[in-house]
Amino acid sequence: MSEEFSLQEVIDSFRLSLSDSKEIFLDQYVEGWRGLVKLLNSLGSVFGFISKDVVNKLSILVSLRGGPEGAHYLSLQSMVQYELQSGLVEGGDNPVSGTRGVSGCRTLLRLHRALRWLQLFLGGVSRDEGTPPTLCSLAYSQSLSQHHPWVIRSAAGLAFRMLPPRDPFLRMLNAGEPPQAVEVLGGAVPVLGEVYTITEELYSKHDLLNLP
Ligand code: 1PZ
Repeated sequence: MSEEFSLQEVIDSFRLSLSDSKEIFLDQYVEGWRGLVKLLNSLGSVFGFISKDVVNKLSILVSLRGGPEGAHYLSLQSMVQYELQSGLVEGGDNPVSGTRGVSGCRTLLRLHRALRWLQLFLGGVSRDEGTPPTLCSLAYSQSLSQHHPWVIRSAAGLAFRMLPPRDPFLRMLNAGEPPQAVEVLGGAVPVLGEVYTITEELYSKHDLLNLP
């Protein structure tokens, strides 16, 4: 994978994360997020606090996956099953992270909520419903913001205003000229939506949507 953000790479990772039986593989899910971190980083240092949080969450998931119980972290489904069975979901003494309160399930839940934001935001951009800063804050108020305290909401609000206008933003996606990038975006949104919906149903079924 190159250092430069590529929308297509992100779509491919999320698409590859989906198995035929609609399991979601963690490695590819993390890979998709790693791609998104590149976009965040290319947006400038005001987005650094967001990117830092994502990187931190990815490294928790990667260490669980690479740890002694890593086989249980093959997919989101197997992770949920394992952490539920072992009483780790609420963040018991995790053998890998060594910290209380840091389960794979709660960590991934934060990324999952952010995926909803991303789906709304990119959908709005692809349909040209407004400028990136406007669409970003609209999507945020419709999703993630309800899970964030005031101090984060205001920092996020400041960062959103630094987003570039539509065409420069589309060029940053590295998916060709704006009209072509819009087409690629249009293809990305349903993939993100499918990953989001499967995760949402999995978490909802096991009553995990409010993990602290
Ligand atoms: C294109 C511009 C990017 C805008 C991103 C919109 C989301 C703003 C979220 C700002 C929050 C970041 C600071 C860290 C917050 C954490 O407290 C929370 C909860 O985690 P906990 O404290 O419970 O461990 N973290 C999150 O909610 C995860 C936020 C991830 C944001 C991902 C943005 C993805 C960007 C994709 C690329 C454009």
